[in-house]
Order: sequence, then C-alpha cells, then structure tokens
Amino acid sequence: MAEQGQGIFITFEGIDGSGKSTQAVRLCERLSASGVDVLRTREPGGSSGAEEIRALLLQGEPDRWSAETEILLFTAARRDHLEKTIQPALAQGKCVISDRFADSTRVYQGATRGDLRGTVDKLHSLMIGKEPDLTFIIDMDPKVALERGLARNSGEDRFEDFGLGFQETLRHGFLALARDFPERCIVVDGNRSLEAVASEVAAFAADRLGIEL
Ligand code: T5A
Repeated sequence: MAEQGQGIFITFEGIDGSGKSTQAVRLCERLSASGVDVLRTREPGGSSGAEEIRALLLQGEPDRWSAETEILLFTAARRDHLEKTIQPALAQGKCVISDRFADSTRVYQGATRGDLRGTVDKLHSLMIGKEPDLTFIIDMDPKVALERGLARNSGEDRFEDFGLGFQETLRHGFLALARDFPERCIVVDGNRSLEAVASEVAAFAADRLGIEL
C-alpha cells in the first residue's frame, strides 16, 4: 500500500491495443465521480520533457533504436515524469493513474529483444526506485489487439510494426511479470466488452482504496 500521507499510484499495462488507455480513462471517471482526487497520466510522456522524448521513441522505423538505447530513453523520460508529475501529485495525496510505467520497460526492452532484464532492473533501481501500489495488466488476444491498435492509424506504431510474433512474446512477458509481482499485479481478461472489463477493474480498485464505487 501507499506510504502514510501519500496518494496511491495505479498503473495500467498490457500489449499494444489491449484497451488499457480506455480502461485508465474509465477508472479515472469512476473515481472522480466518487470524489477521489485523480490525476491521469501516461508513458512515455506525462511531463513536457518526457512528451518530447515520446516522439523520438514512437515514430520512425522499427530499427531506429537498439533495445539498449531505448532503455536509456524510456528511463530518462520516466525520471522526468516522476520528478515533475507523479511525485508532486502523490505528495498532495492524489490518486495517480498512469497508462504504462516501468513494467513496460521490463517487458518491451527487458524480455523481447534479448535478455536485457538485468540492465533494466539496475537502471530502474538507480534512477527511478518507485513501484506502483496497484497494477492492472489487461490481458488480450494479440491478434485482435494488434488489429485494434493499427486500425487507429496514430502514427505512433513503431512497436506495432514489429508484428504479431512480437506481441505474442510481449503477452507472455506481462503474464510472467504478474507472477513475479503478485502483491500488486492483477491480470484482467481484456477479451470482453469494455463495460465488463471496466466493472472488474473498478471493483478491484475500490477494494484496494477501501471505498465504494
Ligand atoms: N513502450 C512504452 C516501451 O516499449 N517501453 C516502455 O517503457 C513504455 C512506457 C507506446 C509504445 O511504447 C512502448 C509500448 C507501446 O508500443 P502506448 O502509447 O501506450 O505506448 O501505445 P499502445 O499500447 O499501442 O496504446 P494504445 O493506446 O494504442 O492501445 P491501448 O491503450 O492498449 O488500447 P486503447 O484503449 O487505446 O484501445 C484501442 C482501441 O480498441 C478499442 C478502443 O476504443 C480503441 O479504438 N477498445 C475496445 N474495443 C472493444 N472491446 C473492448 N473491450 C475495447 N477496449 C478498447
């Protein structure tokens, strides 16, 4: 749980197109309607410096950066996001809901393009040292998720462009991560209607926050 006098930090994780952004928005709306002071943010991004780094990371050819360079860029963006957005909001007692955080680096850079998890973990403990209180992993059929993600034509498809095999490896990576951090990770079946997923997420969040939604 969060330290005393601090807000609570909730993250959403999953493969590309799994529906986590939609669910982050829904949870914010439900919590706000119940009077919880919520800040919704995202990674990469969430502060002006980190949003600049986001464009470098998500646009261009898939092989634009090596996995090692990506780890450095994502960590630089996260440090700025933590300093400028997350920590100040938590200090004010807010509930911070982030669409992705360090678990994405553990899976995308740490486990899919070589075994770089040790490097990711070292850099995380040196530069970030913060874990969420609660993480929702939206689990989803990679084929459907990839079709959803690409259909949006956002121009930020560098990771979708690695293809279906990459998304399948990512899915296994997120499920393994949930087994590694069972005290904070909840796997939610995303192969259902938006409303069904949102209700389950809200029930878990309410339980963790000790409120009724
Ligand atoms: N990345 C990120 C790393 O490699 N390392 C890192 O450390 C970090 C932080 C950008 C990329 O960066 C990588 C991972 C990513 O590839 P992103 O902006 O979060 O991260 O990109 P995506 O994961 O691709 O995010 P998307 O917004 O595209 O997908 P979401 O959030 O999974 O899905 P969402 O909610 O936008 O929904 C996609 C579509 O599906 C519909 C929605 O309406 C939308 O059109 N939808 C549903 N349809 C039917 N049923 C449901 N239950 C639905 N839920 C949503």
